[in-house]
Amino acid sequence: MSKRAVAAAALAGAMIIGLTACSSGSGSSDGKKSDGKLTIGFAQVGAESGWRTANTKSIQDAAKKAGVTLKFSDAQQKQENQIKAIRSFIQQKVDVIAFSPVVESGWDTVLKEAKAAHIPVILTDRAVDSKDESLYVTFLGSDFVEEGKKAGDWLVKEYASGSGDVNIVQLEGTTGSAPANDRKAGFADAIKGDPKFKIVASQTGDFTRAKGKEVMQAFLKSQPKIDVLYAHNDDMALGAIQAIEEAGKKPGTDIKIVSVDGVKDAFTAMSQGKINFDVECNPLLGDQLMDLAKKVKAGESVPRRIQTEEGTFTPEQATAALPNRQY
Ligand code: GYE
Repeated sequence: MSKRAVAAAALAGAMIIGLTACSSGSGSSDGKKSDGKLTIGFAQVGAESGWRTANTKSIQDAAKKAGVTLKFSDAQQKQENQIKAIRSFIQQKVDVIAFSPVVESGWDTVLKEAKAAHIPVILTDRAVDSKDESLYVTFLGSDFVEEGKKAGDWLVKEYASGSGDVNIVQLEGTTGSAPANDRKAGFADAIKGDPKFKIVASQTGDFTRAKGKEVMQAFLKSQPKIDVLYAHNDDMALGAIQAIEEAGKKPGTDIKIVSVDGVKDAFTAMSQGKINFDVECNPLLGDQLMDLAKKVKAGESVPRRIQTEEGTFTPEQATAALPNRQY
């Protein structure tokens, strides 16, 4: 190591120690708590889906188990609410800020404020598209492009022998969110090799059942022939199933359905033959998040990217997994 590199490393070390000292939470004159407990401010997306409910519960349970003080805020799927929550966490001088960004862009200003206050930021579940990598310490979550690809790969196999057009409608997640962008891209990439796959309509259902149903009703009216529904999450697929049934069609048979998440309600629908394939996305990130926050506070280095491990489910596998499914 050159002298300069040693000096730089020493400086970086001092900065980490400085950051730790700043966020130790032991002082009381600055308005911080004095019980020495780690305080995390968590800005959640909302309560839009079964996945999200499981994710929130996992984070709250894990905080309790780890003896962490959790300040929890629900943004009701609005970026402005998340920005407000982050600002309030900065004001309250929490030790670590964690959040799941509702959309990918528009975070630099508030994240710079956190950085200026020496509060480390951990991204969970969804990523930001900022070019400034110093604005967060790590990102814990799934590979959404890969999830979309798995959904598309299944479709390609399912229709391997046919030659006629396969008309697909797509229910997209929240516009501008990482899972909507990436699941769309991964799926498109997987099916692009065969022109028989045609996405005839694609619209956001905002990751909710109500919107999924509403948009599927519109698709059923406007599209003369729908072979497949690709939903970016299970809740939209479950809403769409209602629309399909109300239109007198059989979900899973007349219209094949491929979805993402792997929540219990979707597994029940799969056991009834209404969803044909589900790509898993793991919401149980709580324990890993607490562990990371403790390490970050202690000044230990953590990986920049931690990816969750996930599988896929056929109806048979979903039926077998149903009795033990946690969420
Ligand atoms: O798939 C969906 C939820 O960000 C991975 O958000 C998450 C997604 C999940 O509303 O159900």
